[in-house]
Amino acid sequence: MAAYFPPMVCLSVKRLFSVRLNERMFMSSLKSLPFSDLDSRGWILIPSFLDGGEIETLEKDFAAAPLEVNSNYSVRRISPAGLSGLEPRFEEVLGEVREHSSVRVDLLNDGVYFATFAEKATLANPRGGAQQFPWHQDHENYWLWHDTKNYLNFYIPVVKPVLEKSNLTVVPFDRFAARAPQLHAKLLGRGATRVVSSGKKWVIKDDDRGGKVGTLDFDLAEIEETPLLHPGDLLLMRGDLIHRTQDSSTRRIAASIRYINSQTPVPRWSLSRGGLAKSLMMLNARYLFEPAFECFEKAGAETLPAGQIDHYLRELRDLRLAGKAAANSSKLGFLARLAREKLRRSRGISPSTSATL
Ligand SMILES: O=C(O)CCC(=O)C(=O)O
Ligand SMILES: [Fe+2]
Repeated sequence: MAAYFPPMVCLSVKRLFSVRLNERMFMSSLKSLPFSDLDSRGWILIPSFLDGGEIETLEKDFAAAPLEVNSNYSVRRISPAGLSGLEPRFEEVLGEVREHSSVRVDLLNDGVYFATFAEKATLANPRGGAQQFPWHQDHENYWLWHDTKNYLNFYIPVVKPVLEKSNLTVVPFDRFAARAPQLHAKLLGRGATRVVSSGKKWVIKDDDRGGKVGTLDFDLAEIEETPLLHPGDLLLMRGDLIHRTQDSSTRRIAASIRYINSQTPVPRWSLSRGGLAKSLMMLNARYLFEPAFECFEKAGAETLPAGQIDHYLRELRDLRLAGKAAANSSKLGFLARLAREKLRRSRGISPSTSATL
């Protein structure tokens, strides 16, 4: 016998059925995707990951999000509600990642919105206007989390007017390894690099230690790939993949959600060592690095699991959101902190004596 539902109930039951059906269809289509590409190519495309409602929620979240106090580039942070609402969806993907690749991540760390327009003047964009990131491996996450192999960027366009434009262009591992095997091996698990042209060559700058990682005698354009993304498509990338903004000719907004491995041991020296470029970028993002140093100091530790640092940063983020902690620290205070940490490292001072420095 067919059950009778009043019209309203009937509608929501139908909706529930169709959501469940879509979920089941999505889960089974996930199974057909080549997740092992995360090992061999560094990325994978998951079409139609978010539905219209989820995209709209993120669009509204972007509009309500304040600008970060980050002077390296213009970026907004995804709200805690925006992130936790999507967490179960990310978990579906992570099940496949675990089963079919060697990448191990287990903790939703953070999420931001990248737009092709800068909303303020920054280091990358002193004049504001269009915002476009040249070839790089990410910087801040390498310094904070150290292991970029076990690190995933869930990159999802939210506003994307033209399919062929303003995507993310990537250098697949296999194509890079075929042309520059030694440099490929050097860059695996790493970050904080930029690839810049120098005459007919391309230099891979090392923004962690200063200097260069190496030189390429070919243009990355010869081996690059640009997956064409619709709003809601998911480009899943390892943290050590070289990538750039395709172009900033359209107004595109993308969510970029980051997962880390909570067990990764993070050495204190990975924050404090390095050259001028690193110090400047850390200064510009001191709202992130000052508390990371604090976390080590309070724990009196030389190494901490990534999960413990994440927990510390998360608590502070909540306090900041509630207006109960300052959004940033002073420039001078941070420079003094960095100098102390560098001195401490160069002297190999033990945690117990460092408090007096
Ligand atoms: O959205 C962009 O164009 C750049 C994004 C990016 O570099 C990243 O997600 O790490
Ligand atoms: Fe990036």
